[in-house]
Amino acid sequence: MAVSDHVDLETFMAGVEKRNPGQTEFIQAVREVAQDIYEFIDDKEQYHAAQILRRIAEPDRVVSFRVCWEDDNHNIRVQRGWRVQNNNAIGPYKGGIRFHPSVTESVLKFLAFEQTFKNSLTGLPMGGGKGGSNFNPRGKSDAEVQRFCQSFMTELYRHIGPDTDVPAGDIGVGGREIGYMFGQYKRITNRWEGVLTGKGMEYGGSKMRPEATGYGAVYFLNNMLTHKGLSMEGKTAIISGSGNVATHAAEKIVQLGGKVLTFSDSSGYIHDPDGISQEKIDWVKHLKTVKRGRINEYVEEFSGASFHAGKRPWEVSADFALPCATQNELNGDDARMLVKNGISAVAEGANMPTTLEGVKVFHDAKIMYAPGKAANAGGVAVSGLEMSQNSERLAWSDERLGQSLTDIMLGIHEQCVEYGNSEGGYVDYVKGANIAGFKKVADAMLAYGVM
Ligand code: NDP
Ligand code: 2IT
Repeated sequence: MAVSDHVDLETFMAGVEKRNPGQTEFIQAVREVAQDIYEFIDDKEQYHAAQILRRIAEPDRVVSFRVCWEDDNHNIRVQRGWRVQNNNAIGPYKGGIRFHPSVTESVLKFLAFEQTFKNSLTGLPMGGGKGGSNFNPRGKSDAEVQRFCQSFMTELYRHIGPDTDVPAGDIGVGGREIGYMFGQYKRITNRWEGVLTGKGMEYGGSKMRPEATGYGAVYFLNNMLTHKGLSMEGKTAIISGSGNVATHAAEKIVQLGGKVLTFSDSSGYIHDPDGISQEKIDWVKHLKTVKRGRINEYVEEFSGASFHAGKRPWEVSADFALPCATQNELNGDDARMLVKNGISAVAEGANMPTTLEGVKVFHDAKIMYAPGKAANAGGVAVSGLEMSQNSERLAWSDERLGQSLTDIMLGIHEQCVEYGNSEGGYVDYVKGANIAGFKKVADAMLAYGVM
């Protein structure tokens, strides 16, 4: 065997930092995974010798392109688009597209890296990718969004395909945007194929896909509770965000007998001490996806609720916290406040919403804490099932998809317990998810040899 480059964690991370200058989100995501993987592979020379972690932390490719479009006032606008294809060892690249002004190459590289482990955990054959643009859909007309999406796909189409790379939605990309992009792909290629997931029900979309991420996150939370002999009934939850993931997480908590107290967006959060009922959730869904309004409008509609401008909901006391908006929205101070207020479990609907310091606070306090790559995997899992349905030219029933989602989330929980169980019965879900997600991808890479 060749002499392996058996460097320690800090030397490895110094290399990551040197090769990715200024890419703070990407470096953060790699560190969070690397600290667990280093422990796991300590006595497994084959992974060191083949440089597996070093290779997973280097995207297969990053495609960057210009996206030009014309706004309603006939100004020519120039945006940047990317597709990060991180790893396709176990299946075609798979992961969402994000349209938000905060999108950078670093953000998409962190998301594609995380997606690689998440997709592995689902048990389905999907590699990891992510794409997006710094385009801001807020305040744009439908016609402007359509022109942007068509221009974006006019470049992206050459890099994707149903057996190559299958994008989906994420922040700022929902049913409307997927429709415009799928239509443009079909028009350019003259092929109707399952190249995107999250499609409309009329044209090859899957039942349960809109609900899957939020529902799955709550199933995962419920699995953690059941593992400890606890239940959701009568408990309170604070949720950040008010988009796809947040509203469907709220819906499932209400169905399981819990009470949801908050929603937020980038302008602040609303607190409804009476609880956000299904009727109120439906109102928020309409506000966000049809009216495209702001969450502060909630307090004009429902008396008893208050709006807290510029703040996040973590100051409200509750049993559970579900960050469902964006990365790094829950820091060390927020985590300490949650612990002080007696939080018992945290399940991440968003990707990497908790900072490394926040994660440490939860672990030190032995809080049940489910990282995004485990808790929010239900969305991409049902995307994987949408790919299966498109391949066999069939549409499965709600019941079948609902059961599959439940089973997949249970399977992810079991893998986390297997690899994350530590002394005293405390489950380190971060470690469990990292190791279980890594092992399958790593073993596939070993099978292929050096490439
Ligand atoms: P949506 O676009 O539907 O909703 C995003 C929500 O988060 C909005 O309420 C938005 O508020 C808020 N938000 C976005 N950026 C920020 C920010 N910088 N600061 C504060 N609030 C912000 O997106 P999704 O619900 O789909 O995605 C939410 C999270 O879940 C993301 O982290 C995404 O990666 C993750 N995720 C999504 C999956 C999916 O299937 N959709 C699957 C797995 C994970 P505003 O309107 O003010 O921008
Ligand atoms: O972060 C994610 O897992 C998603 N945005 C969903 C990806 C997908 O391909 O459904």
